[in-house]
Formats: sequence, structure tokens, C-alpha cells
Amino acid sequence: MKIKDIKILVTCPGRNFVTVKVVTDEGIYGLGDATLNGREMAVATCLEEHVAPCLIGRDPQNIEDIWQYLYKGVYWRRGPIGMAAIAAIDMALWDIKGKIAGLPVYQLLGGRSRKAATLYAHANGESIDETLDNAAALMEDGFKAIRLQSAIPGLPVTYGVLGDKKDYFELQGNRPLPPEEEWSTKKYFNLVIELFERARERLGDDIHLLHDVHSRLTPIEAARLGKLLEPYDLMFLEDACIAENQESYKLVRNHTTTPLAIGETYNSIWDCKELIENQWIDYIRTAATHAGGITGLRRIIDFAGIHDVKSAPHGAPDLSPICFAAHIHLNIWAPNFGIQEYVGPGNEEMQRIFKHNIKVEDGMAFVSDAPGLGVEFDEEAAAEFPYKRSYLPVSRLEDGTMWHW
Ligand code: GCO
Ligand code: MG
Repeated sequence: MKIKDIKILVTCPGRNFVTVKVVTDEGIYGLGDATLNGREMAVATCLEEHVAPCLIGRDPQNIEDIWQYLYKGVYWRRGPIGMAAIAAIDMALWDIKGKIAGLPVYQLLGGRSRKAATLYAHANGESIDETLDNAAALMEDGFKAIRLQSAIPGLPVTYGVLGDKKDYFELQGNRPLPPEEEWSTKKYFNLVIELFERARERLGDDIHLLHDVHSRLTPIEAARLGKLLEPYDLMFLEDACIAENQESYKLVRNHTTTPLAIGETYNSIWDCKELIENQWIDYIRTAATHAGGITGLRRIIDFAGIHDVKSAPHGAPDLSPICFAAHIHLNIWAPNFGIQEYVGPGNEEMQRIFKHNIKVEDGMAFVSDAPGLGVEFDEEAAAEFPYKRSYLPVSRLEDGTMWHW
């Protein structure tokens, strides 16, 4: 079997998605997700100009060799763009292998460790009351774990809380440039402690609660937040501070028993090796799309497992359903699976383009038994929604200083 063609398909059904289709000479094809929010065309070009030409004529069954060829064989290892390109090819090759074998990908990984993958949903709001109303509704729908985020009083906008804007294109107006948002750690601390205090009063003690700081704190502030949140028993506190110095997490860890999660922006095991081997974190959040595909993420999950760190793959709306499917296969297999982030099935246009039959019931995702990843991509529907440039916001302190994402 040989790779005959590699198509790079960019579509924007409300958000940009980069999809790779690897076509073989025997008619079987595989799909992969290469979406890198705000830098989509860099990955698409990398695939088109640099990666795809090297793969035509190779045997798609040699997943590991192709992964190593694209990783070790390139002078410029790692990095989000290169690793997203490798990831998409890798997912497509696993999809092809599953189709050849007539087996779903989780069977190729080693089979089932659980009946379904527990999900955490998002409750956001312009006020604490609105956030908790949304959380109560999600509990009614059967979710057993919910991430709470609420607008920070005194700041014009809060990341992740869109207010009256319907999506983030609207937030950027007709001039797609990164929106600039203000950040105040002082104002945030006041809000976040009250949010969790009131959440436990209203939602009770049985529901798992989570929170994402989006890396806005310094290590000592993160340590203090973890400590102040201890009475509210979070499942995890995510991205409490940046870990470019991985040892920063030693400081946070030594001050709090609140479980810590990080990793959605990481693209290889090297970004989190010390965090994991020193057991400074509890959950690793790397995504298949951003960490070298199923092969890359499986390696991280196995390494995490021997250090008592669980997996909690990133599941934001900017990862396509192909990545979601890859995660569900990995989650069903991984002995050390923790939880999967989940933001719903996407809008109608997205559901027309990406078709799969992963069932979500009672706050859990049930894997599909279709061969491969079990996702179909409608190229004609995708072509109706061309790429639209767009950015994530940037963050500045109130005095104008550029701040962390
Ligand atoms: C999450 C993430 C998202 C990201 C987004 C950026 O935990 O879901 O932090 O909120 O901001 O994926 O591309
Ligand atoms: Mg996050």
C-alpha cells in the first residue's frame, strides 16, 4: 500500500479548522486534525510545501517510522507548527490502519480500560449567578464535572466569557486583529474565591469542579490561589502559571494540595518531562493535535502513568471533531485516563462537515466501533465555508504591560 495523495483542507464553519486527508493507492483514506488556533495557515503551508511531498509513495502502515522521519529527520525539531503537522499525518495513518484491520483505533492501542470517558463541561457567565445557573443546568443534563469561569468585576472583558457577542469573530469586528484584554490579579482573586465558595453552597459537594487560570498568575500567586481554593475541593486547577521554568511548579506544589493540571500548549514530552517525573502536577492536558498525534500523545500518557499523573486532554472548540475522536480512543484505552474536556458537538455547520457517532450521555463519551477513528469529512460542505483570519486575544495589565496568555 502506498500514499497516493495528501489533501490539506481548511474550512471555517464558525471557526477555522485544518484537516488532512491521506489517500492511498488502494482507495482507503485517513483523516487528521492540524488546527493551530490563530496560526492555521502556517501549519497548512508546512504540510503542503514541506511534509506532504516527502510522504507520497511511502507505505502508510509504517506509522512509527513516518513519525520518526518527520520528527528526527528534520533539523528543526518540535515547535507547535511542525508538531501539529506531524500530528495530523499521524492521526490519518492510525485511521488508515484501523480501516485496513477493520478495527476501531482503541483496539489497536490495546483495547478497553473503561466503558466510557468521563467529560467535564464548561459553565461560564457574566456574573457568578449566571455561571452557577449554567452549571446547575449542566448537572441536570448529567454532567458530573464542570469547569467554572466567571467575568471579573471591574475589568471590561474576561477571556472565555463572550457576553453579548455570539462568537469570537464578532469580538474582533471586521478588522481581524488580536483583541486586547486587561488583566488584574487583585480583581481576579476577589472573584474566584467567591465563585467557588458560592458554587459549593449552591451545587453541593458531589459535583467535581474545575477552573482554568489561563496562566495569568506568577508562581507564588498560583501557590496562594491553590491554597485558598483548598476548602472547595477542586478536581484540578488548570494553567495556574506558566511552566517555561518547569521547576516553578515545585513551588506551587509545595504550598497546596489542590491538584494541578497543565499542558494544552505543549507539543512534546520534553515540555513536561520534569513536571511529570517530579510529580509536580496531577493531570497532563496535552492534545493529540498539538503533541504529535496519537503516537506522540500515547507516549506522554504512558510516561505520565508511571509517575501517577493522569491524562486530561484539551477539548476546546478550536480542536476539530477528528481530534476529539482521537482523544476518545486514547481515553478508552489509557489506564491512567483522568477526564476529557468537552464543549458540546459544535454548531450545525460543523456537524454537517464532520460526521461521527460518538455518543455523549450522562456526562460521558462512548467511543464509536467504526473502523479507524470513525469520523467522516464532507469536503463539499467544508468548501462552503472558506478560511477567515482570526486571532486569540492578548492580555495586558491595567497599566499597559503585556501579560501572559
Ligand atoms: C481550555 C483552553 C481554551 C483555550 C483555547 C485557545 O482549557 O479549553 O484554555 O480556553 O484558550 O483552546 O486556543
Ligand atoms: Mg485551558
